[in-house]
Amino acid sequence: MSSISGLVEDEISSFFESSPPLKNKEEVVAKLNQFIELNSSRQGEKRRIVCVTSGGTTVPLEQRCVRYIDNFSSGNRGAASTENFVKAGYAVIFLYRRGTCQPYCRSLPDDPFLECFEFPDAKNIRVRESHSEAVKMAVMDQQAAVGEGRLLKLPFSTIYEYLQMLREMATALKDVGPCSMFYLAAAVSDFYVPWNSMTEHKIQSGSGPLDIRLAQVPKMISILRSNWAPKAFCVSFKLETDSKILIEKATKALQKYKVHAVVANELSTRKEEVVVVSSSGNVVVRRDSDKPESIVEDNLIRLIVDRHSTYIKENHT
Ligand code: PAZ
Repeated sequence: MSSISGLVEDEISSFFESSPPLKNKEEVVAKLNQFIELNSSRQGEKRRIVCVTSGGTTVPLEQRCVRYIDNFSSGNRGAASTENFVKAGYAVIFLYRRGTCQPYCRSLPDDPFLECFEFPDAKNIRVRESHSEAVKMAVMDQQAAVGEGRLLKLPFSTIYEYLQMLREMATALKDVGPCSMFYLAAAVSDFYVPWNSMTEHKIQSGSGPLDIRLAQVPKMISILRSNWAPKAFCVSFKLETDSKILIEKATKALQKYKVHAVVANELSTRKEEVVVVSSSGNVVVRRDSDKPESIVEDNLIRLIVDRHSTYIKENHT
């Protein structure tokens, strides 16, 4: 378990104290507790629970937000990983950025949703023949996962919402101990405009060029590891565009935050390969290039699940 300095703890506290409160906090906490309760009390079996974070956080520039800073993340990694975790028997809390890629939707056609349907007559609506298989599979898989109580989806948009929800989630999962996992694939903003120094109304363009000072977002992984959910298995991600510094940065993150693995990926090749950096060495994970349907998450989640199993065996009391 890692310990954090008083300074970092102060920065984290002041981030939360100055954040606009989560609007639907009670509802989020109730859903989380119900989901965890359901999956922790299966007869004879304690289901593993993973929190998958997905997509990018926004940084509002005005309190009544008109403009915000965003990032590239599509949510594809988180959605594909979620499907694989469900397949591996996990219950998944999918903390995702509104509007980004959803589990079971990857195989749907790119056409706008409404173009998947047709009207044979005024009373009926049906899925177009060309899309029927993909739509059927997506609906069945999604409804099975939700119906069996194995998928809970919680949306966020801003950095404020994301970090407050992550804290709620980690606190709620604390008692699940080693059977819980954090798989932190979201692209979280490193910089933000503190709420109390943010203008309330829309920034006016009449006063010329805009200077904005961005503060650094405190790194929450340290407090997640030390206080919020110290017994959970924790996998973080490191993205770089310069492959020369990627592994070095991932190794530093592994040591600094004392997570169990860091998945290192480079922007342009992230769908082809990742490197899992951990204390037992670095493993390159690729998609099976001879199988067109194969995605890197198939092999990645197999490896992560394996590591989690070992962790549970070593830490179960
Ligand atoms: O969301 P996506 O599939 O487009 O990309 C996935 C990813 C690159 C955001 C993820 O694999 C990742 O590295 N997340 C952490 C990014 C970081 O803050 O370093």
